[in-house]
Amino acid sequence: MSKDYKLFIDGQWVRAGSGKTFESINPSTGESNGSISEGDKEDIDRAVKAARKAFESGPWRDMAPSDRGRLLNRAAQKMWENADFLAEVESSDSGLLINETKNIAIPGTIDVLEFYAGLANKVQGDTLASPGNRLNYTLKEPIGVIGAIVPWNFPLMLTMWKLAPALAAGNTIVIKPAEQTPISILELVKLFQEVGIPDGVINVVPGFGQKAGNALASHPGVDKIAFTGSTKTGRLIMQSAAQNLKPVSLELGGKSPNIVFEDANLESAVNGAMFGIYFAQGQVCAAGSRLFVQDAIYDKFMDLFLKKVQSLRVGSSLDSTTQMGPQVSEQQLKTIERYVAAGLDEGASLLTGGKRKEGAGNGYFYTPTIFEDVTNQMTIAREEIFGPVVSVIRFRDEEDALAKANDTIYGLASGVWTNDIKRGHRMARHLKAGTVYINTYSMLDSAAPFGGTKQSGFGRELGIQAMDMYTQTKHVWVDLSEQGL
Ligand code: TXE
Repeated sequence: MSKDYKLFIDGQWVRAGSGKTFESINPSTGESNGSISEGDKEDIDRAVKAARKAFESGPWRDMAPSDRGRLLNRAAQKMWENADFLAEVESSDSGLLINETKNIAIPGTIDVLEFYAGLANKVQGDTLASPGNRLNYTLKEPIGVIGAIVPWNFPLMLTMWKLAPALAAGNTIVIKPAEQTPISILELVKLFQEVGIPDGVINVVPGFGQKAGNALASHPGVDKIAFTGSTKTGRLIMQSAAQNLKPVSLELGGKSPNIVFEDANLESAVNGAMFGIYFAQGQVCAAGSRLFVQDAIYDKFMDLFLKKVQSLRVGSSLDSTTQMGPQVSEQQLKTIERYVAAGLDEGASLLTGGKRKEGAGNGYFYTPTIFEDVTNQMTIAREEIFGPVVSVIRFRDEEDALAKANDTIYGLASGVWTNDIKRGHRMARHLKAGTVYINTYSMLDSAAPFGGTKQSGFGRELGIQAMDMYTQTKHVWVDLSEQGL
């Protein structure tokens, strides 16, 4: 049933100043999930002012850290109680499979919140080595107002990666959800509101990137911007933030190599290759979209891979028997079509897929696609497609695999399939990526830092490390001598 959603500013549900609304579409059906108030510059300004007031007046920042952690844990508890509902909302809005939201995305998101709730009272500075008549120490303080701009592929999870550490450290936040998927985030803040997070600490302003997103990134009242999205938009955000010299963290695109050596366990490597590219329909920043297969096992591997890929059931995200859901939007489908055409033009061989799924109503369904005879120079091996399209590239030996894998502007993730422990670790040293998976792929852990190198961005989300992105260090120098200066 379609609902109306407003903006959430200063603890109130309010209409956008312009009175405009937009529809959030269910990608499995092409129908509206809800009508959303469309925030723009003026609404972002209201939200930033509310977040500033909440930060400076201190009900959150000055709360005992243990109490802050306790409130966040209560919000996590609320999320567990509403986990099935959140999974359904997330699946209808984003097209993620219901099995995946229920078993992976929602539990994983709550785990992140619990992880940072536990860190709220473990923020600590240092006492520095100093002469006896001097005391030097550091305070780790919250930064202030955080602007979070999030994408549509894992709306709740990628919001939580920012929201949880920001709040645990005592900051306040303004969240700009992606225009395709605002609903789960609006439902999430209702739960935070119910447990008594003070007004103005969390604000959510749905809207479009060039208006609301740009207004947030360039607002002088925002102290830090945290962004997940495309490399192109990341560049614009950095330029906007530069106007006010605000720090940014950017988690951007990728063209991650997934490398299968001849000594790998074949069955697991095939499963890993499938999960690497077809999980979430390939709409994963860390997707293993370049699949490198060693010459010696190429035919055997490809036979099994093709068989399994052709048996994938594509369908509605809310059907629990579906194995691959819809792309998020018609626009994403068109992007995929453009890349598939480029692959064919440039001489890659289409092994399977390469078209929309027929008879799928108004949903945005594409068939799982494999290109082989791909060279690393082709567009489909260089640019992020963000769809269920894998480019298979052959390699000779370890040196060849490394050279090809690292020959990309991106550096987010990478996978290595081998039973040779030394080779696995050697590859991990030399692959230029923020994460290396050995004999697995696309796994996440709240304690494990995640982020990119090269044009995949910078900064690390998750892990204890992320707390550094939401705190700043103050140095205090105390002269203890009787005579003073
Ligand atoms: O992303 P955008 P889009 C990649 C993927 C995909 C492509 C395009 O390759 O095909 O990006 O997707 C907001 N100032 N990824 O266009 O534009 C926007 O409203 C401020 C990879 O949807 O990056 C949304 O909230 N904000 C990725 C967010 O940025 C702006 C996940 C992401 O949108 C803005 C998503 C602007 N000028 C897409 N323009 C990943 N790393 O996981 C847009 N936005």
